[in-house]
Amino acid sequence: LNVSIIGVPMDHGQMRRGVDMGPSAIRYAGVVDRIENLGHEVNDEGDIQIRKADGKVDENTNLRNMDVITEATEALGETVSGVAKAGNFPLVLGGDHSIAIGTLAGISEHYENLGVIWYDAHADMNTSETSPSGNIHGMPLAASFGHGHEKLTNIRGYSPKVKPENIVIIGARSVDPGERELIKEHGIKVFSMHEIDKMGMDHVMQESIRYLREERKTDGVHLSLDLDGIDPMYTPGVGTPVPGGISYRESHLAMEMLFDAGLITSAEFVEVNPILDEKNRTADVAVALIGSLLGEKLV
Ligand code: DIR
Ligand code: MN
Ligand code: MN
Ligand code: MN
Repeated sequence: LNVSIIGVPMDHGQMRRGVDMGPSAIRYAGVVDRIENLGHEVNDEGDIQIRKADGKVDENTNLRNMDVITEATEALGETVSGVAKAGNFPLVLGGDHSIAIGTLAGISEHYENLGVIWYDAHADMNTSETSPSGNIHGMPLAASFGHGHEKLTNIRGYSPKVKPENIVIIGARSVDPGERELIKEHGIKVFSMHEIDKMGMDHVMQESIRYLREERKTDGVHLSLDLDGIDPMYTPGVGTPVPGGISYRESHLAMEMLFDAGLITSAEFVEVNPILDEKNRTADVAVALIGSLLGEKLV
């Protein structure tokens, strides 16, 4: 594989500063060496430029830092699209989850029928109407299937980026009322913590892979992994920790199964906040999971 790393030092999609240092923390944790040691070629493309923002919620749109985020996601989309066009594997490092709007905008134009795995404690399916916070990091998945403010849904001039039936959410345990409605309305596939507890991660991943490959016949699958999907006992350095999450080993099993299936064509690891972390543990977990996703084996 030729892996292209793109850092996105974005913290304007939510209110806790420090997640803009996520790309540095993940690089410091050794992501480049970890991937090169697996025999892949790595190009670090550096970081997308992020402007300062005033932290205000626009009273007409209920979107916090809207202009800065739309500008950054346009720029990210362009970079990601170039990487995908060159046939390289885009690996995006966040930054808060609002950046997924740009990642998907850049990737989806290269696929006819893209699938998305959203590994997260949250559904990230609020819209400007339903969001309790105005925080855009709670909206990227909705925006990507065409729900929400046009400024967010129309990055790179097209919408939707993904069909709702091509989405699989894994690890959800904090879902807002408006998000629940959208999930029901569109029949989105969700493996919440309930299903993971009940059926086990092995079954959940087998079923996710079967669904996206055989049933939905996707021609590429993007993995969007929010580190808060994992239990905060393993990844304390996130802005919105939710107890009762996916374990360290379950997460590795999930990544290993995705590698074995050869399903994933692009990935992003988001919400690492070294200011809230303990000795960069969360970035260490991100790097370890990236290793498993790209072929690292225990023996
Ligand atoms: C909440 C929190 N659902 C919101 N979302 C988070 O603000 O929309 N997403 N933390 O990662
Ligand atoms: Mn998220
Ligand atoms: Mn989350
Ligand atoms: Mn709809």
